[in-house]
Amino acid sequence: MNINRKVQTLDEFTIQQMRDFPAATGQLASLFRDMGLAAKRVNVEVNKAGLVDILGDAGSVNVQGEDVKKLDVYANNQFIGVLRHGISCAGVGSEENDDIVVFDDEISNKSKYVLLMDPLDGSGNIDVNVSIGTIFSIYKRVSELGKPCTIDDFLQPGNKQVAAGYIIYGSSTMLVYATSRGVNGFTLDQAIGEYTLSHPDIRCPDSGKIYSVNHGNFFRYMEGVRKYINICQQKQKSEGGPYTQRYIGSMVADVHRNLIKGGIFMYPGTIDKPKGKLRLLYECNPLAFIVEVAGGKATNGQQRILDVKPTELHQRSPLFIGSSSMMKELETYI
Ligand code: P6P
Repeated sequence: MNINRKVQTLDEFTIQQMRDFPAATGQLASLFRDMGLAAKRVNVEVNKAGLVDILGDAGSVNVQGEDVKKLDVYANNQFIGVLRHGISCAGVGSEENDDIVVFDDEISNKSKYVLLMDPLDGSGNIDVNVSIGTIFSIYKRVSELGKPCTIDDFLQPGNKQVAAGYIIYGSSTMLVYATSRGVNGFTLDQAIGEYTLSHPDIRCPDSGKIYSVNHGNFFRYMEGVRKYINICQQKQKSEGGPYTQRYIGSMVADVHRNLIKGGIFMYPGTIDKPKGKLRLLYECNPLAFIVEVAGGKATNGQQRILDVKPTELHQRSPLFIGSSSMMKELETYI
């Protein structure tokens, strides 16, 4: 009987990576396993969101002043619950928590890593069945091992990330993560409940024909951004066009599509909100890390996103991210 051993599961893949690094302690592999497990539980609820009373508001408002959907709360609790009982994470910074969550116990205090996350990004789309996602970012602690983690572990620039990833709950459920060695995508095989390597060594095409931006804010963008958007709208075949505009209001889905097909995603600042809407630590940095490892670029309009020194857990940042040559053309306008 021919057993298909070609398709690697997430665990097999991360263990294989460990074999290549004998000094590895297995904590990072265990962290990916923890995220994958919690995401399977979130996926079950996302898939039946239309059937049970898990839609609608949880009746509370999060630190961002946004109505918290029940699924947001459920997802946040699932990820924090699994990480707290793991062996790899000393604490979590989450969009759903005002302050860092410190897992102050003997094992967690010895853990090497901390994790930042948006447990369910795009939650406004939950009720209309549009793809949503989890975004996470992993740092090595700078605080003393054996003691509780501190805010300094979380306020590191994005260029210090050890790994970053997202889970997209869409037509299929995929976990994509990057380390400095590459970006790999794993599709959840519901039949065996395992993530299987479906997109090895993802590379962001150097160029593309997709630009993603909310045109509703057009007249509130800075002049350079408006000029670039006009350029996108006028691209001729001879210039690699015509471009198409794709924006579904769920960043993980928009960035994932552009990562695979080539393209540029923009969430610029506006006259009334110059820092834009997106969060630096658990939205911009992880996606910037992934796209850069895949060969793309990401800036805040002034500098490389990964070089920004954070000052607050929930600080916002404008974001321009995508194919290298498209980003270079954008930079000539902003
Ligand atoms: P707007 C979802 O709430 C989110 O944070 C991102 O996933 C998405 O790209 C963006 O906001 C959409 O925001 O202002 O265009 O509706």
